[in-house]
Amino acid sequence: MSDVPKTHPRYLSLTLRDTIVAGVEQGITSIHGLIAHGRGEAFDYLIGEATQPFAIEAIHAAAAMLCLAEHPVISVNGNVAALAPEALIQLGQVLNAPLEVNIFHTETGREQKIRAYLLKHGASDVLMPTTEARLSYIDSNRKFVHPDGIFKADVVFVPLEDGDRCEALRKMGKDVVTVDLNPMSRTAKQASITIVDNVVRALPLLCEKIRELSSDATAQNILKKYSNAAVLQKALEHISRSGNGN
Ligand code: PTJ
Repeated sequence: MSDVPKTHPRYLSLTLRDTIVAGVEQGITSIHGLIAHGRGEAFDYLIGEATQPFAIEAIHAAAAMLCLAEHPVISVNGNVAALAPEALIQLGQVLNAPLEVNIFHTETGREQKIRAYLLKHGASDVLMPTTEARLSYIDSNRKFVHPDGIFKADVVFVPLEDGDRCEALRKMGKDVVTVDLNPMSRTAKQASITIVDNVVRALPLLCEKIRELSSDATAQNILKKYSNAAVLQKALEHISRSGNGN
């Protein structure tokens, strides 16, 4: 870990850098994950490094959609595994949903290392990609899924995604909930619900909201009123004002 003093105004952001670097060193995060993280950091800076109202609105809707799902699944890549293993496990527990490793950049042994890392942090089981079940409309390594996990899911939670799989999942009739700091990304636009926030801040709030949801009727009501396009527009408007001192 670097020696960033706790008094540094951007301490948390700099600590997250250490976490993602440690992820690469442990063989969990792809080296490309550092670039993705940097892209996220830039957008986080623009949104004010805080959870904004448009993210809260999406978190409410995401909680509703995940609670109403018959077979929700949490997809885990190398970045989110390194940044928020405990929160991912907690989300799996509150939803009673499996975690499934699914990575874009193929590297020998990385999927196994992510699984072992999640188990070490307390996950009871972690599904792995297989060659038995494949997603349609996609050619990358992300097509390999578990037959009882992403393949069967009606709602997939896919934080920090690259756009291709989100599109494929949607084409297959599945709903996608994502967390992406870039409201202009293909994933952000194609997902059913996009939480424009840092995954590290959004995940605990999502778990809290799921615990608070009182009934299916409340969840259905929240979803009925939700527009992802409107939320993305609010995020863009916020960013365009950010020159005024976020
Ligand atoms: O482990 P792998 O091989 O599956 O690779 C994972 C990455 C993230 C490297 C891969 O999916 C990738 O290349 O993603 P992209 O296309 O760079 O997209 C990542 C998106 O996540 C970008 O829009 C970033 O702005 C956003 N992002 C980065 N860090 C965070 C984030 N969003 C929320 N929280 C973050 N901490």
